[in-house]
Amino acid sequence: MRFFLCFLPLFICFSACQKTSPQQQAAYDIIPLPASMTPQPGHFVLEPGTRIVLEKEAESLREVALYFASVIHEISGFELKVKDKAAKKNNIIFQLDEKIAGDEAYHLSLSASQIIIQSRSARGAFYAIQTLRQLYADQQFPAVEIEDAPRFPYRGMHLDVARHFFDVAAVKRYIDQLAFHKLNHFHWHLTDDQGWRIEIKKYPKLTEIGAFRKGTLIGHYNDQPHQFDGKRYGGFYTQEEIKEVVAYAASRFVTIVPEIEMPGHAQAPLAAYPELGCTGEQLEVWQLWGVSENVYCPKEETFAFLEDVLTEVMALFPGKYIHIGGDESPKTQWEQNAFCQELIRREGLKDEHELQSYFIRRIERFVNSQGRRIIGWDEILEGGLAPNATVMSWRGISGGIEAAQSGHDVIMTPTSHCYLDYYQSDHPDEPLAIGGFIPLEKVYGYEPIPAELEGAARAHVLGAQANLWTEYIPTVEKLDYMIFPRLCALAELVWSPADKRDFDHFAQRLSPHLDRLKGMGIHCANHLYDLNAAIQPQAGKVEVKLNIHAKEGSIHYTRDGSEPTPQSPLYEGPLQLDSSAYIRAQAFRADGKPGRAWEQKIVFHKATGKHIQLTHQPHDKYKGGGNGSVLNGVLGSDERYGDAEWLGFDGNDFEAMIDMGQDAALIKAVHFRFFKGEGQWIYLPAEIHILTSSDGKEFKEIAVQEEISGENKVVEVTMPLHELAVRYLKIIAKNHGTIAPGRQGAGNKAWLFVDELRVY
Ligand code: TNX
Repeated sequence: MRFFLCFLPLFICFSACQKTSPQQQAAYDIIPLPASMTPQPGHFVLEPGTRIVLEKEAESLREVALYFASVIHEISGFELKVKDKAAKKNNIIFQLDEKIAGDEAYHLSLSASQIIIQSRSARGAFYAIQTLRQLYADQQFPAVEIEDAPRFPYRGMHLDVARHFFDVAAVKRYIDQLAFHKLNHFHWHLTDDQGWRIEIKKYPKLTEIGAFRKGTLIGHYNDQPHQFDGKRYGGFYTQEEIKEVVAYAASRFVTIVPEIEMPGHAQAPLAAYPELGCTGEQLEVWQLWGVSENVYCPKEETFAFLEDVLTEVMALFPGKYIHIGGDESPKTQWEQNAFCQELIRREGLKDEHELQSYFIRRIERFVNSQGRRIIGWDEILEGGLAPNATVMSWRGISGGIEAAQSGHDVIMTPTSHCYLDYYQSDHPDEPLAIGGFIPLEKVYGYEPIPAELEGAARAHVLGAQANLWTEYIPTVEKLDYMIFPRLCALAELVWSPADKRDFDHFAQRLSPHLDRLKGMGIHCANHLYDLNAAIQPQAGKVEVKLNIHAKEGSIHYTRDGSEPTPQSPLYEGPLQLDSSAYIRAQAFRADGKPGRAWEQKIVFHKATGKHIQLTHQPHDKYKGGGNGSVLNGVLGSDERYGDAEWLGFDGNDFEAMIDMGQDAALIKAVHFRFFKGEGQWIYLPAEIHILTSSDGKEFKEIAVQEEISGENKVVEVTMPLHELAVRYLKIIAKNHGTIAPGRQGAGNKAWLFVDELRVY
């Protein structure tokens, strides 16, 4: 009963909000969209005498029926009784139906006289109740027939409580929201370099020492030099609290996947037990974000420690999966450690990657011997995958493809679509985030089953998950802002049928859904009325296209930098610019409320609007508004690389050919901008070459620059030229290459980010 009380304030709010704004058209706006839904005429009106009916055969649904009664109480104030016989009318009947395919499926038959909820288990009935919560408004439910079942069995959300700690109340609130959106797995990231958050009775120093750090980085990792706030920070869950959360999640049909990181991301436990490391050095819990070089040493003592820890963890968490991390584990200390080198020799391993694989296999053998399965991040593929492991594909989808093709289960959670710690808007007013750019429509457009997979391999994709890493998320308010509404998009892509997915329809349902969430006290982001701009070269001009996601509202703009009003020119189609301009625009809703203001200066130079051709395409994640973004007269953000301007190349060079046009232009200099964000593996180019040609075939090199350096996030380079007439210009900025050991992203390919190439 206790958890229902926790829910109470949310429901009071929810009901109040619903009463003040009954939205008729919003009646069927359910997220995630049910598999099949047929609206019917009429309404079922809730009355004080409405009965919840549980016939004898449906006794196993009692708990969920009582939960439903508590939901009704909170949203309507009515105290409905659960009875075993129907009244003459106005019944809400729970029935078990063995014929329904799947534990999570349900049928809802809702007419003016009764509501029938059919499922083959309590789980299905629970999801029917979540649908009813969304249908309810103003004391009534609109009549409808629904047949619903999820598309994927694994529908997950992750939360990192190591970088910032979230207490039991915040975690329960998070689980509530997962359940409300029909997600069924909560991946609880409990340990990392910056904090150990779970009480382990046998090793008290893990929390006495490992759960607290002396300070936290101020601002962003890319702001140099690093500064720290000097404030002790931390916290942990006692085992009693963990049990409470596990039981709470179970009552919401959410399975918790606990994560204990190894062999890397281990500086916090090593601060508590330095003897488990390779150096023996007395460390502190890390105050910086990123990947620490300090990792567990694969000695017997370490395995004994980890087995003890996992034994306590498995006693607390009843789910099938234990996540053992496995990501981003630098190999430098293993390379320099005599014991590790001897172990590699003794075990006949090829290198440190095989040593990591040896580490994970040993842990897997132990976890399997206890009747559980491991999940690991996709690095566990390197050096050979443990036999029964499930892989979480995060650095893209190739790890997932490889694992599924070799018969392993996978959960897709690529940084391209599922990282909710990344920016969701490129507006300069967005609160600080780690980087990246994953707007709502990007999440919504994610397809968890890679096209490369065929036949049986497709069934190994259990589903998808979104991750919330919390380096830059210290509060519940910011947590809400980062996950909502992107969590709603995730919920739909893992629950609803793929062929029903339609972003415009989703956006339309989202508006009333956001009101529901606000009514529950959730601090959602709302970018539905933000302007999305596409600014691209078009035959020597620059074309500016504007749009908003909301289905209503009109866009007004000015070209001279003055503030737009509903009286300013109405945007009716793309604007064509042939000289510099300062565009300001805003959406105005039917009720006169403005959306977020947008403005952009577009400054022409000699190559603005010209045709550009790239030898290597930018990575799908970072292709700006198109390749023309580097010649559109707009500078990429000084703070963030994930906007519509910067182009990002994953390991590749930037190689461009620009056609300056018939009347060869006289040029004196080329001006470059590069982004530097080593924390996100973004490095400056190794060198730049400029070549020219009169026919686009034969090129002559006219300038080279080596040694590109700079302290800021955006590094500008000017290459002066002897004034010359140029028809074709070729520009090559060489990628930094593989990242050296000891630097962030070591061993991976560096990213190269390029924006406006200004030609004067
Ligand atoms: C990578 S995803 C990490 C985390 C960071 C995250 C930030 C993964 C397995 N490792 O340690 O918090 O990027 O986006």
